[in-house]
Amino acid sequence: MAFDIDMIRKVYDTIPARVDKARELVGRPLTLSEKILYAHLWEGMPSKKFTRSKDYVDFAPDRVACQDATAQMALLQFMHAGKEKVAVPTTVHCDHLILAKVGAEKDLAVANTQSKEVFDFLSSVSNKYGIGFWKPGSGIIHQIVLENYAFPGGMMIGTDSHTVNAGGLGMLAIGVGGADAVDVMSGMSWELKFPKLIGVKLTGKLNGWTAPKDVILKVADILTVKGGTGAIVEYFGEGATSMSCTGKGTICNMGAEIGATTSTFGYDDSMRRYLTATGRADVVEAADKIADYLTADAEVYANPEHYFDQLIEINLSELEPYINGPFTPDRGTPVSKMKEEAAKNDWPIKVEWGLIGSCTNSSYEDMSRAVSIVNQAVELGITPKAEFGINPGSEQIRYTIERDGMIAAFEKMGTKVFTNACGPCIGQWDREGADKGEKNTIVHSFNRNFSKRADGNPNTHAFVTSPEMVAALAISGRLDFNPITDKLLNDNGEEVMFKPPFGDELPTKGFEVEDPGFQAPATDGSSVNVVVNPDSSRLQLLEPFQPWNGQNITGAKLLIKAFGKCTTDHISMAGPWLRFRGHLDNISNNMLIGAENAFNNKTNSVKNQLTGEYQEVPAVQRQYKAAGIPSIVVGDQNYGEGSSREHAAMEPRHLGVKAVLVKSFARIHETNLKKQGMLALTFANEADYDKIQEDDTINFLDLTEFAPGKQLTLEFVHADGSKDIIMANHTYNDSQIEWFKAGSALNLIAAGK
Ligand code: MIC
Ligand code: SF4
Repeated sequence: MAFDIDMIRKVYDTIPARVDKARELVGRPLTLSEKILYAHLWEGMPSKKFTRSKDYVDFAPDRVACQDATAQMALLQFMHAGKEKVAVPTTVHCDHLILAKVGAEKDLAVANTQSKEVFDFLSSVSNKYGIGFWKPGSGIIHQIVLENYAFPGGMMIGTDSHTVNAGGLGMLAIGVGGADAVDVMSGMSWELKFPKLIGVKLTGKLNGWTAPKDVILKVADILTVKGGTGAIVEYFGEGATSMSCTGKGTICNMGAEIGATTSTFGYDDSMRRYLTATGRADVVEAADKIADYLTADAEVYANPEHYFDQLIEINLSELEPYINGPFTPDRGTPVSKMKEEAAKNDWPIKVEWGLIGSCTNSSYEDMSRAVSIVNQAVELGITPKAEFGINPGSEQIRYTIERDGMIAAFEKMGTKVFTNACGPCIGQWDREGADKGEKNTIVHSFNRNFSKRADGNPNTHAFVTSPEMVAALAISGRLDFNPITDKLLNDNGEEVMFKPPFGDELPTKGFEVEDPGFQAPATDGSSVNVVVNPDSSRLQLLEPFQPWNGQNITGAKLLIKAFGKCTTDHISMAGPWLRFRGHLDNISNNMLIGAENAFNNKTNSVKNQLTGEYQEVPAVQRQYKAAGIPSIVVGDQNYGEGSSREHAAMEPRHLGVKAVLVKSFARIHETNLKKQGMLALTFANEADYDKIQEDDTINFLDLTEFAPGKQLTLEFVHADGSKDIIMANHTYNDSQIEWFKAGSALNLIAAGK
């Protein structure tokens, strides 16, 4: 039986009437995305039509998921909300805080000792407030959600940008910051600007070496890391229905990399098969009763150009495998062009590591297709030229692939089998020699490849590709190896060639697992005590942020003008810093240390305007704070791209930064800043970015008139006394302005407003 099946049935009971009403209000056939949105309005039955990209709408998500690295802050905030229990089904997953070093067994034991305090905290808070807890080693949040909780037509939010993975099962699943999750866990509505819709029509059929991963690598190449901002991507067409459910998950997962709010697919047979294989025939039975409501109206897919804001068509029969990177997931190179591109750009050809896993690609199908390449290498007598590591997505996958001989096949090739967890994907990788900083290439099946992400080495060129391509490239040891056309030399010096990969979509003998690693919460948690040691370096209870004093901010210093890509990895680095995710003051020591200072092109070196010296960003900001001087941060395009981590907003808030003024924001980060009571502003005129100088002092001239739709005026006073007036746009609505005034959204919840 599926978890929370009663909740799912209740949702299904309400969908038909709400969707019918929405269709009547909108006055035309509906896309799947619109159906799910209108079926999840906070008000229940729809009463008006919303305008895409304009109206802020209150929604009622069906469930919430949090992972350990973000759950700490989310739950610390939830503890302030004064509730006895979470209002909607919620789960916490321990997956980010496990370092990959020697292999699963030892690594997990080390994590359980080193992060005991944090895991104990998460487990006891979960127990107290009715939250399902998935222990370290149980698997990666998004894989577990897909295996256990996702359901067609549902809506969920999660404190991780790859929550979108659940779109593979026809959900609208959206990544948010912890403060948004706290709203929903507290029984409040969740707000989102009604998204625009991008349709992706998949014609033809995947074949040979191409995999679902290539679809999204291609889409990322087309749309870039910004192209999906404010949009839901809806996939359809014969190419969509002919692919596996977990493959759909892969595609939706990496929708985060194009900034999309989420991605989804209509309910189909692949979902029925997957739900049944994962023990949820009851969900299939319930979904089948309203199947028409769980996909778009037929007219939409027949004439998509009338219903989507943008339409992309990809013919899967012609699609080639892609290898995206380095340093950004939207730089796509089809395998046939890699020789040329790699040579032109001087990318290291030798592949040092191949890594398979992450929430993106760790399904049974992924593993079996990769293993089919590994098995061929053994048969052909090829010793792999690169090192190999895998992270199974869940204990259920690991157990099943072990039973089916796949782990043994990987191990025959010297593969390290790491814990069922994020591992190298989030920089939890103790890679030997990474500290030498050598230029090198790795290939992986993950979703992100920002500089330093996997191993902390800025010179590691990480390329994203499908698991079967990772296997082929790692075995050949060359980035420019094209398995479709190229031969390899085996250990006897003979020329050999790989056949295309093949694998089972689902285990023919069914999934199996002994201990999935789940801990159900106490029915009555009121007597459960949550302890946080005041001397802890890992956890710190939160102090509410101060409300706005009602005055214009004046005399603010420019802390940093960040140049170019500034993702949440640059603002609040992961890897070794993950251990401070529950301690705001300690983690604030990583604030913006990865951002490039536009004035000297260095990272973590900004001018301290009090002394004229160049110092580390957090150190300078702490001095401003101590002196009672406000500051602002200036940034470039798509600032805060990447993850949902709200530390990237809470750290500047905690250290006294008042505003972040950029050319454009990534959605989740912008909301996170608003929630924490910061000013998230964009240049009305992007070229004004160039007017900002290193010694600037900033005065807000009309913050006292802060109102929706009204620009703010900022005066930048330069060192020579000259001034520039810069106009800033913002997207705050009335209630978001209240968050700013109260000091944070949480302050309002805690005050019962
Ligand atoms: C990531 O992939 O960067 C993370 C770690 O999963 C993040 C969440 C986080 O910062 O903890 C994400 O994608 O949201
Ligand atoms: Fe974990 Fe990587 Fe997935 Fe983020 S992207 S949840 S770090 S596996």
